Amino acid sequence: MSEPAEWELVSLNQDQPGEACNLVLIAEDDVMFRKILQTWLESWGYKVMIAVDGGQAWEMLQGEVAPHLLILDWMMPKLNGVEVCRLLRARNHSPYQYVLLVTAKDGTTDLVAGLEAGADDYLSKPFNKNELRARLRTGRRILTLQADQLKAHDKLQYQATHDGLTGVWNRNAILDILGREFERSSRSHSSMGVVILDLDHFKKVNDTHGHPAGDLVLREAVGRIQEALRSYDFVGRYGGEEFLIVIPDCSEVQVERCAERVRLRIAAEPVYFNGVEIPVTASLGVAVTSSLPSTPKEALEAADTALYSAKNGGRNRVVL
Ligand code: GH3
Ligand code: MG
Ligand code: MG
Ligand code: MG
Ligand code: MG
Repeated sequence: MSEPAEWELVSLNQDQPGEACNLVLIAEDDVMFRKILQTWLESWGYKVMIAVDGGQAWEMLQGEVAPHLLILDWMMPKLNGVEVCRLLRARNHSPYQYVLLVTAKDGTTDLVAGLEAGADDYLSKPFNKNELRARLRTGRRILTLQADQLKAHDKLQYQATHDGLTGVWNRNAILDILGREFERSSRSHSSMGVVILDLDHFKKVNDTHGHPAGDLVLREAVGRIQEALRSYDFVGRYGGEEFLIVIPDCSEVQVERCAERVRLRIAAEPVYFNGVEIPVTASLGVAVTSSLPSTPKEALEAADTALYSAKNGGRNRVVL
């Protein structure tokens, strides 16, 4: 097994293992071969975990530190490489773990059996050092690709459930949360609060200071709402300048107190836009499930009616 030529080294070094996928589990019962693999991998910049048989490998795979790439010897005591691989795939781990199966076998039947057990690639002993290095790079490439896809998926998921301007839950998401919390509270016979908050004379902010100033007021108001709530309360953008707040496990008195805290926090200071003071207040309509409403729809209607009274009563107030 010769060292790579200079031109090979250059291309190999171009994709040194990224932190994201450089942890490799080597499961190999042959002590000599295990040592060689470890030395090679560490010299290529991988972090290495060692298992001396399949049973130990499977135990290590239950641990908190999950390897990204696995080099599994086929013939091992306790569990062989194919069995480890089968168990691994059955639990459907995320992020994906890339398996390179290593064996002295080289028949086509064996190759098929290994791949069908869920191995991603296959190397027959004895193998070339550079071939192993290249195959590990292939594994990393696939893991990186998958990590990117997961990130893209998370981003889409976030965009589908959050309001772009303020970062809180969007209308659909907060309504889903309302439904879920409603079910939870009726199961546990606890009461919960539903609050609709509407900024006062918000149209005037836009008309007087411009739309960007209005946007800033919206973001600032959301920050203040969140400051006034507990970490397990939910807030979502219900409409343009209307927010829906879901307050689980709360008595009527507590919900009202909470709404009042939000109102005071919003009105506490003006928002500054380009040095210009913009006063900001909100009206809040409150419904509590221990009293009237028995469905999310009824709670929303009750909160909306209360909000209407708050507006008619002069704004900058909480009505239950
Ligand atoms: P009230 O006290 O009765 O609630 O009066 P209001 O002016 O707040 O209510 P109205 O419904 O008349 O106006 C709401 C305004 O909110 C109109 C709309 O242009 C503005 N708005 C809605 N969404 C946004 C947004 O994302 N950015 C900005 N800047 N304005 C928005
Ligand atoms: Mg073996
Ligand atoms: Mg209005
Ligand atoms: Mg308004
Ligand atoms: Mg409104």
